[in-house]
Amino acid sequence: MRLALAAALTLLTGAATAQTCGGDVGSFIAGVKAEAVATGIPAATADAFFAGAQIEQSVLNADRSQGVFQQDFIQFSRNLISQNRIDNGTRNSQRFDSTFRAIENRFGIPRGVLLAFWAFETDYGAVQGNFNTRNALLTLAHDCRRPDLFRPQLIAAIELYRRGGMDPATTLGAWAGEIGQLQKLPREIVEKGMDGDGDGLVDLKNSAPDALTTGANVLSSLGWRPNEPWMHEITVPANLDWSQTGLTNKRPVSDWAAMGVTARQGSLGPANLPAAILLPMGRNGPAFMTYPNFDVYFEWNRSFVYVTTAAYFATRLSGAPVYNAGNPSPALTGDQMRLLQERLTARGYDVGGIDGILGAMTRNAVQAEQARLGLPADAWPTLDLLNRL
Ligand SMILES: [Ca+2]
Repeated sequence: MRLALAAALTLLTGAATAQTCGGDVGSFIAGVKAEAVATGIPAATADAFFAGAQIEQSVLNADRSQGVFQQDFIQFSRNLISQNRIDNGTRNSQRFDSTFRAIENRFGIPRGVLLAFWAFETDYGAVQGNFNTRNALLTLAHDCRRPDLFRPQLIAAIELYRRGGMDPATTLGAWAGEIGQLQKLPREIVEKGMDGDGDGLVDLKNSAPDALTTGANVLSSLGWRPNEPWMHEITVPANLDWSQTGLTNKRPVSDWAAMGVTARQGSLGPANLPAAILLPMGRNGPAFMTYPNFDVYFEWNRSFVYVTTAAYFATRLSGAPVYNAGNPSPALTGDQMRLLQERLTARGYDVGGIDGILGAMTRNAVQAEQARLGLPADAWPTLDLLNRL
C-alpha cells in the first residue's frame, strides 16, 4: 500500500514538474504548495514558508551572466588561487584537524579536496551570499530555463524549513539557492546533512565541521572512491597521440606510463587505475592525469574550468607545486568561442548551447574537427581552427 501510494505520488510529481513554470506567480506558488502537501508537508507549513515570497530580478540577472566560466584554466586558476588562500587553507587544516581526521577515516576523502571547495565556494565560510534563499529558489523554479532542477529544490527547502534547518524570511545564501559554507542546495542538505561537531544540529552556515562533514557525505554518495587520487600533474611526451587525450578516453595508468607519460612530482596513481589525460589548454599548456574521483567533481559543479581548478587546488593544498603553465596558444575570446560554437553546431555537433564557454561538449567537438582536418587533436581551439571551419 505504501509502495503503491509512493509510486502514485511520484507520477503526480513528475507530471507537475514537466508542465509547470512561468505564468502568474500566485498560481505558481499554489501549485508548488499543493505538490509539497502531497509529499506530506503540512499545509500550514507550506503557507508560512511562502508568506512574503517574491520573484527577485537580481537572481535572474545573476543566472544570465555567468561570464566567469568563459575564462581559461590559467586565468581562472590564477584568479582563484592566491598565496593568501593557501595560507588560510593551512590554518584551517590545523584548526579543524579533528574534523578532517574524522572525515578521512570515515570517507577516505583527503582534507585538501574539501579545503579547496570550501575556499572556492565561500572563502572558508566568509562569503556565503546575500540572496534570500527562498526567493532565489522560487525565482529559478518559476523561471523556465531550468525548472526541473530548481522546483524540487524549492520543495526540499520547505522540508528543510519544517525541520528547522532554514528560515524563509531570513536565511541568506547564493543567488542559485545554495546555503552555507560549502553552498549546498536544500535537497542535499535534507538528504545528506550531517552534524560534524556533535551539538545535535545540522548548521551548514555557522558550523565548519557540519559543513565539511556534509560536503564529504555528499562527495561520498556521489561515488568518491576512498583513498584514491583524483588528479596528478604530468609531463607528456611531445609525440603523444593527442587524439587519445580527453576525459572520455580512459586507460589504465600503466598504459599511459608505457606511452611515456610521467608524474611531474612523485608518482602516478596505481598501475591498474583507469585514467585520462586532461590538457585544459591543449598540448602546449598544463597537463594532468585524472582518475575516477575527478569525475565526481562534475556532480558538484558542471563547469569544466571550475572542476579542473578545484581539483588542481586540492592537489596544491596536498603539497603539489605550482603547475607548469607551458606556452599554450592564446585562448579564443568569448565572441570567437561563440562563433566557433555556431560553426560546430552548423556541422552537426551538439556543443550544449552557444554560450562562449569551452565546456566538455565543445571540447569533444573541437577534438573531432581537429582530427578531421589533420591537426593535433588536443581539444584546444585556436584561431587557426576557427578560420578553417
Ligand atoms: Ca552541528
